[in-house]
Amino acid sequence: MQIDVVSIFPEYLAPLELSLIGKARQDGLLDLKVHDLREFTTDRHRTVDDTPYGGGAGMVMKAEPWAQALSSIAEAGHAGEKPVLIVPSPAGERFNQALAHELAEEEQLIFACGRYEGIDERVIEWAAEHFTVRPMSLGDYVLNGGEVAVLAMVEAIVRLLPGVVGNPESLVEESHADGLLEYPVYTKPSTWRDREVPPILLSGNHGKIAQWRRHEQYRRTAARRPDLLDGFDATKLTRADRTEFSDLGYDVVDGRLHRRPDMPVNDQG
Ligand code: JA8
Repeated sequence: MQIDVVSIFPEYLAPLELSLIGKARQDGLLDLKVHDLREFTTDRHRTVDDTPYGGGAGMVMKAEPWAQALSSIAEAGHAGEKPVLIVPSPAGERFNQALAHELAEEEQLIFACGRYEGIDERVIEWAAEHFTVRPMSLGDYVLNGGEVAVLAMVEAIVRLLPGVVGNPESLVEESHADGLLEYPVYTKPSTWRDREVPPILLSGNHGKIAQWRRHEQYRRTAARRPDLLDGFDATKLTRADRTEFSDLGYDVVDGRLHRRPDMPVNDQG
């Protein structure tokens, strides 16, 4: 996979040289380049921003340096399908694990890190002729620029590339792989500051352990992220699974979970 990141603060992307991502680069699984937007300016002051038309606070990123940078990167890239251009923005589509899997299938990803009040909208319109443009948000909060969002998205995507994460089982077992939050984990000692590890985990009964972990996932998800249960496939639940969901205030109707009204809120997740 080829990843290009464009930023006026390329040093912010230094963590991409480290650990997991740096290893993927050394192993030849990833070709990652960070580009300084100012290298694509032509004026003496290397200007990347200007005042907004229509007035208002702050500055807007000028169109031409972005067009020059993106054209240069597209020409250097492979001539296959259109590269995907990811534009971090609080106004973007919410990035999630399913999108990370989808983007991990692409040949080339380009990340455009905006700063100030954002990038001149005409860049986004023009880019749609040459790239598959995906404005993306990590969540409902505002950062000073796209760089930190890119660090998170690149890590989420690169660790899914074949050969990057050592044990592929840890990919299927992890949080969100089945649309639920992860179960709690414990390690030695079995008693720590008067707190015991749940005894079922010491029982050696692997069927009971798997069920206990699944039920902990249900409890946590119902307490912390009930929104995730809206899309949960309840067609393959065991009797014990249904009973657990019933205790949490959910009934199964047509293979979907439905929260019973008048049920006290589960805050024990
Ligand atoms: C921002 Br400016 C700017 C550019 C991208 C992003 S992504 C996010 N949450 N905030 C701000």
